[in-house]
Amino acid sequence: MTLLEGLRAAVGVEHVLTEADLTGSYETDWTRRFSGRSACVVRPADTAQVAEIVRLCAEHGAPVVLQGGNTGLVGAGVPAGGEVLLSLARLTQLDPVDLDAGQVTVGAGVTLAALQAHARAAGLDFGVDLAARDSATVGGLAATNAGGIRVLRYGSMDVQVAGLEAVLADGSVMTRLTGLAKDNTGYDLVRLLVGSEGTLAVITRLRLRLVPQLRERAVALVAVDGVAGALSVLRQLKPLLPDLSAAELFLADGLDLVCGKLGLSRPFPQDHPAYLVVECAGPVDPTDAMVDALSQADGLRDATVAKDAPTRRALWDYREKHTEAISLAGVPVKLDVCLPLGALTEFVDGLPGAVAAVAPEAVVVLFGHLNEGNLHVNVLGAGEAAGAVTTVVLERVASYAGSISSEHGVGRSKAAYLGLSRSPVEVALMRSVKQALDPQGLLSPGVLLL
Ligand code: 2HG
Ligand code: ZN
Repeated sequence: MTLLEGLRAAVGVEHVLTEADLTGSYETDWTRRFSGRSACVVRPADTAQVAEIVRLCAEHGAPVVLQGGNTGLVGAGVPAGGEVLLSLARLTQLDPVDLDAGQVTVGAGVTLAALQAHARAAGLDFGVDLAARDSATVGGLAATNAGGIRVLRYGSMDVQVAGLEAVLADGSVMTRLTGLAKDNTGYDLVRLLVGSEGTLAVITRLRLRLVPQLRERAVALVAVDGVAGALSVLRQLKPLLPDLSAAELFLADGLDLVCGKLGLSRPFPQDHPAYLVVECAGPVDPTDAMVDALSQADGLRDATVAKDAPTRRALWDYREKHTEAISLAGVPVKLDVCLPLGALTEFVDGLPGAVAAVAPEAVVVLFGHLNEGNLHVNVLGAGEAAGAVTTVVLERVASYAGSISSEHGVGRSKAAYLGLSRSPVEVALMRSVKQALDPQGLLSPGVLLL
């Protein structure tokens, strides 16, 4: 039996796609920067089908690339050329919420929005949230250890994952879904797979921790004089606002782009160098506390506090629409980096000059998750200098002891730069882990480890 025949037998003919008009949307990533033809797209419905697909690929020595909602930004979810593209999007099982444990077991293909709705219907919520919530799947979020806009309060995906089920490279299945609160029985194999970017195993189900649903929210947009000003305001607000759940940064040119491309009205009568979206959430309305805290803080050039849900959405849009507005302007070089907070201002101040030295025409748009020092460096118009821009930015990050990937992963786009954030000893150890779990090197070749 050929591989294609085996795959058809495993999942049904209609779930093995080979025609370019059917496979096309799976083969190009969201940014349009990464693209490659697959041998075929396979769409299993459950763990048993995934196991059979992976077993067949191992038998035929066929490389596999894994994809959830195809919202990844580092090229990890699309083929380089010729791989079997394994889409986990049909693994959409939602088990009932376990109210005693405050946990739920879900399929890897469940979207973040569907998980949030499911948890909220049971009076709970999910701790991770991000702009791609309608398409991003929880399997992909776990595979990349995604962060998003509420890391300040709840941490990244690694904190939410209490257990998982995964198909290993030979087709065997590891099921660890009990979600026990305390379990010291050796190596943490669940945590090993979180953030492994599809290079070690195929995550098929997840046991996720849920958080209390906080129905009362307050959102403010604050104008400040720059990154140092934003950090100072955040430092002052934190002790005053125990309900703080987000602190998101963007700059004047990002606001111009969002308003220009998407027709949003400007938030303040005057322009300012930098802006901070802050959100509090709690069981009682945090609006008064937010207003009080803002009135006590120094360094505000202007501020507005939303009075109702549509206005809260509108203030969030200035920040959350950055990715869309940038994509409307062109295909950017996307660099998701993390800096020690003490180095953030100097890093940002020097960045335009450093980029201009290798790409004089390029435009840098910066925004991100301020509390974590996580900046999204988007460079438009780099053209032929895209590689040089990547090198100059990531070397600059490394020179400040930052990380070249904060929450999007290393993927294909930064695999050649891993040594900037990981020592030779660590990279060698990562290679041994990869060799142990995927000796044929069939899972996501070219992703993370070259
Ligand atoms: C966000 O924080 C996402 O909005 C996307 O991580 C970042 O588009 C980007 O660079
Ligand atoms: Zn982000």
